[in-house]
Amino acid sequence: MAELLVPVYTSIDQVNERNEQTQKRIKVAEEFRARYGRNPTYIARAPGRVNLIGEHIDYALFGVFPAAIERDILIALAPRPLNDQPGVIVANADPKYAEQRFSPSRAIATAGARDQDAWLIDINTNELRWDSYVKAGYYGVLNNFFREGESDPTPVDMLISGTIPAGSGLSSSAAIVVASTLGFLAVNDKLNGMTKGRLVEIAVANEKRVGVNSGGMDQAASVISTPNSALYISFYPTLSAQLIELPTERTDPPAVFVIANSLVVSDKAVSAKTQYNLRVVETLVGARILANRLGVKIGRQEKVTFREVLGRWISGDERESGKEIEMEKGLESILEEVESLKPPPETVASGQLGVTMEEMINLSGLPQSEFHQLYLSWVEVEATHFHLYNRARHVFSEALRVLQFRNLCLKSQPCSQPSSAEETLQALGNLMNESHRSCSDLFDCSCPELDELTALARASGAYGSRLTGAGWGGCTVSLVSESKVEDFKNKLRAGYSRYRDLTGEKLNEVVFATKPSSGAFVLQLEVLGVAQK
Ligand code: NG1
Repeated sequence: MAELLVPVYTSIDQVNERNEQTQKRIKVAEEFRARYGRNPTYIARAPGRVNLIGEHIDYALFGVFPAAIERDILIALAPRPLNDQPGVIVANADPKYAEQRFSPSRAIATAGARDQDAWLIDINTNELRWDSYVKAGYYGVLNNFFREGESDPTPVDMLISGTIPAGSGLSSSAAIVVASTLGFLAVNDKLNGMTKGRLVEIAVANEKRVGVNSGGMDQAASVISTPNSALYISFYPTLSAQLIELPTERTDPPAVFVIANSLVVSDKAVSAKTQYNLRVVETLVGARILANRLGVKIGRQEKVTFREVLGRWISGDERESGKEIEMEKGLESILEEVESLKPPPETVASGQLGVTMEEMINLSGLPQSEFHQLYLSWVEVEATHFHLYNRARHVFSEALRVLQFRNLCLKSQPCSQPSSAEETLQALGNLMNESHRSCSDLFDCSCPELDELTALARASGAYGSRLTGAGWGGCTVSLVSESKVEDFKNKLRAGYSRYRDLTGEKLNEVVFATKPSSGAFVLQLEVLGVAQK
């Protein structure tokens, strides 16, 4: 899937989507025309995603199981003449966000500096700003495609419109970065031969500009998805994606995934040093210490991941490529070995399962300066204790649940008996419940509202329910029989205090069923001479 070209459509009819989505596309072109007095030449579209299972394990290089959702980001854009004022004007269709203007500048080359960026854009990483993600998308396009000596990029007018709630774990940030990257590529005529895999790589690197050291799940799901299937995305040894049909569509009655927003906004970029980035560091250091304990060879300067430690441990080979057949058994066995990361009994007795920075450095076997260089020089983190043992237990057990979830989907046959279909849904739901418990108890990425909402979902008839995305707020995803969705929504509304005053459209905004949608694409309007009507 990653080798396929990013789709470029020249007519809305080629877009295999629902009417509602098509309508929205027309609206954004009209709004662009009203604002800028001419037609857009392209619309770049990137969907959000819901992660069905596999949380916080993409940056440990274990496979995850997301699906694109129908909600998306659309960016309509058109070039201005090269002799016009340089840079980008980007407006937001939501009137609460003011228009932004920015102009990247060519960097002054420093003698002897390696891997220096050719372009600079000022991105504010201290607050959550939608335009930072637009800029992040532009960054990679400039630095990959407009190197020294090449012509300057075209000035651009843009209008962005989105239906993915921000800070909700549905990857609105990745969708903006992907749509922005695609839009800038298109308008500068750089889309030729662009594969989905390459676009994912660029978008992942771009998102790091906003200060989050993310794994690649969101960008891969936003780019590679196709309707009706979830994706099993693996990152090791390289990014690859397998489309997996969900048995939920084949059961009688069918089941759907229902997203419910806790309405707790989690600002991943701003809280990165005590949450997301801290987890990235804890899992990386945990992997080094586990490797030491298991006698697995790693390079002194190597930031090895849990996935690599597992692979080398199973195969006894320093450069193994990890055969999947052995993965499940390997994960079960390594979960026993993880006990060796448990802090000494006296600290455990005092309720402290974490280690201090000093203890962590000692355990790593590296001198302090090398430790800092390897694990802390590229990221800011803040904690009194680092919970390596619990993080490792979450990562390996979650990786195992993803494989079990995938196996259940692959094994369920279109002609399954109703009783076995029901068993499959129950088994999928149980894995989702265990995943939530692990996120909450071991990875500490839940919050009271998410715990409450998932418990309420289970009590309201869901087969299973869990937080989705980074957590600490944002959305839950629940597996619910399609015939029970309305009743389920009503029960959530009655039971979750933040929903009590919501009815009609307002309630549909925060609790909604979703089916896997298509991935990112570009609609090229200039071919037809006019924007689509
Ligand atoms: P959200 O915050 O839901 O977009 C983040 C990361 C993912 C993954 C999940 C946790 C980014 C862009 N995304 O997702 O890569 O690590 O958390 O599973 O940072």
